[in-house]
Amino acid sequence: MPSPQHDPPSWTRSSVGSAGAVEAEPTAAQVIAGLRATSEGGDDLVQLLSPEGQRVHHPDFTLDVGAEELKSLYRDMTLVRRVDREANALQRQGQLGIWVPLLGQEAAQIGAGRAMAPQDMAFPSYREHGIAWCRGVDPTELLGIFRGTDHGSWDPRATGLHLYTIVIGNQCLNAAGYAMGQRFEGKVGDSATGEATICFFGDGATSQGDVHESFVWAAVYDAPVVFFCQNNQWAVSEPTERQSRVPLYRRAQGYGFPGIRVDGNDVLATLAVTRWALDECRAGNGPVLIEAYTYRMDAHTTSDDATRYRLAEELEAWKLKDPIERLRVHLVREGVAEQDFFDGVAAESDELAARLRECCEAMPAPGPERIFSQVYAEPSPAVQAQHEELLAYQAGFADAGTPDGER
Ligand SMILES: Cc1ncc(C[n+]2csc(CCOP(=O)(O)OP(=O)(O)O)c2C)c(N)n1
Ligand SMILES: [Mg+2]
Repeated sequence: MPSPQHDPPSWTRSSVGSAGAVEAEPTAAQVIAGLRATSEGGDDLVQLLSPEGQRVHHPDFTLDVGAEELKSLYRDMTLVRRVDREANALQRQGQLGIWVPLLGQEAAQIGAGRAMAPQDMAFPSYREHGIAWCRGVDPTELLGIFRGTDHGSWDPRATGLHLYTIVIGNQCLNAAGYAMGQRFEGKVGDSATGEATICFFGDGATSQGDVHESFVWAAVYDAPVVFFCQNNQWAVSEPTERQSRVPLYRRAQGYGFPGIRVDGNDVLATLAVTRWALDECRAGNGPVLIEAYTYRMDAHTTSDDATRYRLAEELEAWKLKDPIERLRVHLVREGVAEQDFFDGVAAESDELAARLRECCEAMPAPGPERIFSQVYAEPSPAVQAQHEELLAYQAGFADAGTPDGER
């Protein structure tokens, strides 16, 4: 029985060697084919601002946005990019152990973060510095994690932002459970006053069992959760081709909830689509999957060298879709902002970078008691014994008198 629609497209066969074994390293052609395959359905991409900075009409998503809001979106994206670049430099100078760049994903994150209402809850992975910014977390708190002085210092209840999660996809289960709780407690039913959850994860995470399970649970309990996938085209060195044979947003159909692909380098489209999705969830019509189609313009982390596995031309092509430049051109083209506005944001950005550097260098190293003090809420004999063992071990060194907090 012929079933041509269900056969994999011909290019997928080229990724299988003659012996039938999948080749370890995708060729350049395969990577490009993969990008093409997972971008099928390009017509479904919601865009409100073209890469040339022109407003685009969309039949389903309109956004009534005034001059001040446009300028503040530009300001947020620019400041967050500066936080990112400064932190990257701090890592290179030995002040941070590692940094996870968000370069290129500013529109996806500021658009989504600004769509949230104060009562909503976000579950991030480890790259969500723009979401943290929108939830009012001071960027110095992010530096603490990557300097190793704490495990996340903000209050998730006060900020509506859970702590960063390194285990890929795990936060989706937490988010689904939290959203089920919102539903059980009767906090959904009104798009303005209800509560919703939004969960951030990557294209690579979509291959994790945790993500599948969270989709199932959220679907069957109508949980008010927006699954926000930033498809930045790469999971460390693995292209999206290695995660899916269909565009990621289409997976939602199999679980029975809406999936929508938005131009993640377009802050206006991301804001409009995420607002809609969160409103749906607060009203009780969740869950919703959003795939924000974007690009990771820097390496996976500062421990990674992206030139080892991806083509320079690919990056050059995405630079033309830079999310901040796109909005800047729009502001200039429409006469919304003059040079003094851009100069002001640049000056603010310099001040922020200087403050970050100063705070980072002044962060005290935690003493050895710190790793034991936050394991359990109540004292534990086992943890106490380990603490004493460490203290005894340290006391065996000649410079044992070095006070805690000194490196
Ligand atoms: C369960 C688990 N497996 C593997 C890793 C190692 N790892 C760290 S980041 C990453 C890739 C994630 O890619 P993606 O979901 O696309 O997110 P991105 O880093 O691109 O934002 C992997 C495999 C991990 N942290 N957790
Ligand atoms: Mg990715």
